[in-house]
Amino acid sequence: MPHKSRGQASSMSRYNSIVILTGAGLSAESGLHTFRDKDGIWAKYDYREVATPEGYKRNPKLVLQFYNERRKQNADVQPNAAHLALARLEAEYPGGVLIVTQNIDPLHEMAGSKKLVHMHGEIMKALCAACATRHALHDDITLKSVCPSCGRTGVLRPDVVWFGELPYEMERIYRAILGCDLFISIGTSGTVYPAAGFVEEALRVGAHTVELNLEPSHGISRFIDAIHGPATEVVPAYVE
Ligand code: BJW
Repeated sequence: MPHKSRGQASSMSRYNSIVILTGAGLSAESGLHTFRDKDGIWAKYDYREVATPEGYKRNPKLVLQFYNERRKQNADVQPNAAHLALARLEAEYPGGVLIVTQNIDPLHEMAGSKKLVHMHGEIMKALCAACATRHALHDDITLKSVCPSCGRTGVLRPDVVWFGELPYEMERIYRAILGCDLFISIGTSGTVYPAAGFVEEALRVGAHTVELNLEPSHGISRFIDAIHGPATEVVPAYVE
């Protein structure tokens, strides 16, 4: 049973504009690992080696292998009840709903979500370091991969945002947060900025703020309401 630690699930109909921030915990019940849980990705890999531009420069082969393997895991997963509930919310809600995901997996779009920002990129795409175009990926990226746009060899990298890089679509995200009256954070530990700071911005404009997570996150004190439990239980229960 989901545990309501504070407040009550409010009736959604009173809000005009909703921003939903999602993180790795949302996809955990689809079979994808989170980062900072006990069996998380950072327990097996040093983030400095695989998720920074410096690590990539030092050992591009290792980083490409890390993401090629994770891409294969992502190809076999399905959206869960929480992704599906969020897609239904967007389709049926009379107000605006924007999902801002930190996840690089394709599960929101597979569930049917349309208004979606992948602020940390997409694992199913490659980014050309030379001409900055982004391409759907059908094969592994190797050091010999050729960019379909500029034709150069060895310039493709995973289209993911590493530590020290600027996340995607920050202007659109802040505009949406500054205009929202409900901010919901789902399945994220609240440790990685700038996403971890979004709740402050939402509070600043008077929005109601809600955390739906397995356990209290680092940012818990900044949420007006919190419901703790597995995403497949607490998300459908809150949004439907
Ligand atoms: C469940 C569940 C279930 C489990 N149901 N819940 C201060 C201010 C600003 C920036 C910094 C700062 N200090 C340092 C920085 C820089 C840095 C940063 O934040 N470092 C921190 C570690 C301190 N940030 C950056 O470098 C970012 N860029 C940047 O700041 O640019 C400058 C700038 C930006 C904007 C304006 C101005 C300047 C870039 C960050 C890039 C992060 N990249 C990664 C890797 C992506 C590729 C990949 O996947 O490999 O993104 S790191 C990793 O962490 C990944 C995630 O998206 C991100 C967040 O993780 P998430 O989703 O929260 O997962 P977990 O594992 O941490 O938490 C899971 C949660 O789910 C837990 O709470 C569980 O309990 C819960 N859960 N099962 C519900 N079934």
